[in-house]
Amino acid sequence: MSALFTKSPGWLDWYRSPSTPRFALPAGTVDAHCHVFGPGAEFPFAPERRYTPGDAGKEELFALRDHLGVSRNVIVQATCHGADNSAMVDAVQASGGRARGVATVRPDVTDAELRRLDAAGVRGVRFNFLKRLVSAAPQDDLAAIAKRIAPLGWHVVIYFEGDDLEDLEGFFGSLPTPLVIDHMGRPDVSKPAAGPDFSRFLRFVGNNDVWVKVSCPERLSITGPSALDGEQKAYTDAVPFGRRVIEEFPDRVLWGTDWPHPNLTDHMPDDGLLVDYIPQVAVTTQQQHKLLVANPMRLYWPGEDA
Ligand code: 0GY
Repeated sequence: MSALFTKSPGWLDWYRSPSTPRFALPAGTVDAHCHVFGPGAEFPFAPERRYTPGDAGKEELFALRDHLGVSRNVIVQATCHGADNSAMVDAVQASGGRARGVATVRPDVTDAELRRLDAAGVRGVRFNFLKRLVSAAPQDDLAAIAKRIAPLGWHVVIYFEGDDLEDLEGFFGSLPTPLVIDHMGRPDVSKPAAGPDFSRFLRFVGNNDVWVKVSCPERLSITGPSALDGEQKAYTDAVPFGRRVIEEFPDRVLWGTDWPHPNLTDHMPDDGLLVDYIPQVAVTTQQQHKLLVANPMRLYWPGEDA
């Protein structure tokens, strides 16, 4: 914890001693959604941030990577760092080629800065539509950014709530890059996965150049974790949603831990349990390999062997 910053009230610290997963991740697994926070003394949090996290730096991320049996990370810029990508870029550069980054940029970003980020290992920008995380998401600005990054071969990562898809899908469909959707578009898991809302989401996925992160069961779940036993039953209410996306779009799904799990105040997941959750949604070896290795390698390390 940095002396400069005080964590937001109720902020839960991540699991310092995650369990050792029982599910052995395939060689070359990519954690395609994680963050670094600070440390604040070295990489100050942004003045416009909506929360102040505890420090969670690159050394801790790399230690978790090795503990879980992950090979590579995609480090996604979190809103607490605003458009100052220094902490994320520092972590990507320190990874020795084992991490890529997703940045936040403002419309006035220079071409030289985009080139610098690209050389550092950034492959996308993130547009965040959650009102509790950002004060505004002006579509003209975002469209201008997407146009600027398209020639670099980057994509746009979008984070929105399930209920907002209807209003946003026209805008999303107009963007000139591939899209990567965080946390399955945050469905309401108290509704059926086969129901109209999630079907609408999957139609959107099917009709566009879209990848989906099958991530954050802990954020979506209402039933919460139960210790995994022989029947494997953690976060069961999120399972049908993950399964449906993977079954329908096996070549366009990604997985990530979301470490260090910002803004969780009731329940902090055991990252080992999050790994053990994977075979509940990706039920065959082939699905698991696509989700964890082949798909993220194609998007973030094209042409490289896992
Ligand atoms: C996530 C989820 C959250 C936060 C952020 O950038 C962020 O601050 O993404 C959230 O609060 O739901 O993906 O880490």
